[in-house]
Amino acid sequence: MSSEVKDFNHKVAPDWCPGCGDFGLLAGLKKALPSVSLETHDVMVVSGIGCSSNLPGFINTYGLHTLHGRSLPIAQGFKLANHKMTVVAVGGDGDGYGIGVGHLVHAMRRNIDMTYLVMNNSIYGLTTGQTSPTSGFQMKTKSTPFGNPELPLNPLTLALGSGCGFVARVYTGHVTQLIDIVQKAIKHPGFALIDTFSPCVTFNKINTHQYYKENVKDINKLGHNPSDLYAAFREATREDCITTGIFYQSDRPCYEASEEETLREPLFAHKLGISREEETALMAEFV
Ligand SMILES: Cc1ncc(C[n+]2csc(CCOP(=O)(O)OP(=O)(O)O)c2C)c(N)n1
Ligand code: SF4
Ligand SMILES: [Mg+2]
Repeated sequence: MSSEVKDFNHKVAPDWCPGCGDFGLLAGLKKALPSVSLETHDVMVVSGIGCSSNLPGFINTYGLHTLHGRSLPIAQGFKLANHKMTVVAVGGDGDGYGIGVGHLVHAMRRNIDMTYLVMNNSIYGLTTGQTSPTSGFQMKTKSTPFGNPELPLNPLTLALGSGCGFVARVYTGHVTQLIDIVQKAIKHPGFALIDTFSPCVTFNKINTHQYYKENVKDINKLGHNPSDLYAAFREATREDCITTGIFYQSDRPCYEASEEETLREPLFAHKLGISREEETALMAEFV
C-alpha cells in the first residue's frame, strides 16, 4: 500500500513562530516523499540542533534529533548501515554552515547517497538572534550590535568547490519549485545539498519573505544548464538578483558504488560469523 501526504503528518504540530519559513519546507518535504513512491517507513530524517532541527519531530517518518552540527556524521553512518533507507538530513545555517561545516565539506566530497536540506535564515533562531555564517556583512544582530564584520559564507560555491554532485537553492515560500527540487535530489544517486531561504520572521528583519519574493529568480527558467560547473559558479555569485534552482548536477558515482560487494546487503544484515556469546562479550566491551 503506498503512502499519501497525510500519512506523513505527525500528531505533534510544529512549535515554530507563525510565519516561520520552516513551515514551507516541512509542507514541501511531506509532499515530495510520497510523490517519489516513498512510504513513511522508508525514510529517516536526521537533524542537529536549532529551530529548524526540530523538524524530525513534526513528520511521521523515522527520525533522529542529534547534536548541534552533527547531523551529517550520524546520517552518513545510518545510511551506510542500512543503505536501503532514504536518508534526509535537515537543519539550520548555524548547524550546517557553522559548527557542522567541516562535516559538510567531507560529506560532499565523499558523496554518500543522501539529501541535505538547510533551512537558511541567516541567523541563529533558537538562541534568539545571533549572527550566523550566512548573516550579511554589517548586519546588526544581538551578537554584532555594531554590524557584522565578517563576510557571509556562500554555501553554493562551497558545495561546487567541494565536489558536491547536486547543488540547489530554493525559497521555502515557492513550494512547487521546492517539491520539484526535493524530488530530483532524492532521486539523485549521491549527496545532494539544497540550501533553502527559510525566513526567521522573529529575529531577522532583513532576509524576509517580502525580500525573497521580490528578488529571487529561477535560473532553470532562465536557461541555465546544470551540467555546466563554471556556469553554476557564475549563477551562484550573481549580484544583480538572488538565484534559485538547480545549479549543478553531475553523474559522478556515489560512495556506495565503490563498495558494491560489501553493500549488496545492508551492513546491519551481515552475519558477524561469531557465536552469540562472543557477540555479547564484544558488545559489552564497547557499550
Ligand atoms: C555544541 C553546542 N554549541 C552551541 C549550542 C547552542 N545552539 C543551539 S542552536 C544554535 C544555533 C541555531 O541556529 P541554526 O542552526 O541556524 O538554526 P535555527 O534556529 O536558525 O533554525 C546554537 C548556537 C549547542 N546547542 N550546542
Ligand atoms: S525564532 Fe525564527 S527560526 Fe525559530 S521558529 Fe521562530 S521564526 Fe522560525
Ligand atoms: Mg538559522
